[in-house]
Amino acid sequence: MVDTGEAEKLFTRLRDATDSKSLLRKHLTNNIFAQLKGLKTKFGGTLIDCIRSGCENTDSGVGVYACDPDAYTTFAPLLDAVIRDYHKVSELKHPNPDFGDTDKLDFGNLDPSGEMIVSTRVRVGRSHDSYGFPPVLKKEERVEMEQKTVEALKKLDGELKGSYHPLTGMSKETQKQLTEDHFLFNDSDRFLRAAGGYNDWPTGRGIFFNDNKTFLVWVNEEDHLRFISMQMGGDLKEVYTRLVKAIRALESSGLSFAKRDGLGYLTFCPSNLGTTLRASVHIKIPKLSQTPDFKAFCDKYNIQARGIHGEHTESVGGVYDISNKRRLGLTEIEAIQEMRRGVEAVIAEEKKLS
Ligand code: ADP
Ligand code: CIR
Repeated sequence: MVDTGEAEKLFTRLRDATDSKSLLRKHLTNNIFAQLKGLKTKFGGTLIDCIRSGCENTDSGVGVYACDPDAYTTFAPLLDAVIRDYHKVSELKHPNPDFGDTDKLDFGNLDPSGEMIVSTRVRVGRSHDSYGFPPVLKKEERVEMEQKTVEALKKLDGELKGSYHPLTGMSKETQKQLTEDHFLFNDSDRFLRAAGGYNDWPTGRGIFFNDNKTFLVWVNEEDHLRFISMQMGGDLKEVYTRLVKAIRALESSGLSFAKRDGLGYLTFCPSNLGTTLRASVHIKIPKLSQTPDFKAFCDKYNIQARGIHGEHTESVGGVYDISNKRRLGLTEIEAIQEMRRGVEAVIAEEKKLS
């Protein structure tokens, strides 16, 4: 039985937050709430598991998470509306993966002078199929997934070869340093916490990286897996090419990832569905970022500005994280090109204002 009393309480809290701009508040109407509040997914997940974060944090941008892959079916009346709105698509359609021909990319370093771009990072998320997402996962399942992942990671070679470092047993100083250097995640995101993202922390979590920390894998952070390629400077071509190589290697290493027609690769947060790709630069834009039109400028190019310690953090010294916003309804190479065009426009505008 679903505790609809708790669902009602959360829903009231959301409705009372008249200043909330979240997609959850916009799309969880009285009718949809009534239709969904008593339902359970095949994994035992409920509407409460999906909306708790957005109801407790009414300043959320999205406000909803999928408790498990089945949530995208069971709670489709809510999730579909949120997905359409976030990714700006009228239909839930997603092309087959297409990474483009990495030998023939028409871009290289986005900032050859090295004056503006501090670093470049491209990541994708992947979910092991047959497991739920954080709210419904059991401790043993997290550990099992970690073991499977580490087995696959051991097979990587060449530039991608590296070692796995579980969070359990890692010193606080090492964790702090890796986090400050932008390599590691922590448990400080209140949105993810409320969604159950830190249940049984730190069990089953860890990070894999190669010697020079240009290829990394996050295990059981927000998603089961995040593959990350990053380096200092603005060489998007090198960063992207390395990531594509890693995705191909891991796909042929025995792991199989959750995917759905129309939604692409499945992720915990609906904002990441589809390509799951976020390509970002840390870029110095002290002038543009201070203009009143900065947000509108980003919206025009479908890019998003974040602070430099991740989502919901602040900029430091005029440096922002600029990335593609859309991930669904376009291919991987199209998402990269969208980011590239946005970053080029940001650079041109900053130069104009200087
Ligand atoms: P994601 O959605 O990719 O998980 P977050 O906004 O949570 O992104 O950021 C995760 C981490 O990646 C943070 O430590 C952030 O500082 C780091 N990061 C993101 N983009 C870059 C970049 N271009 N260069 C260096 N670090 C980055
Ligand atoms: C929010 O709604 O603001 C948070 N739940 C984060 C949404 C998107 N970010 C993410 O998945 N990391």
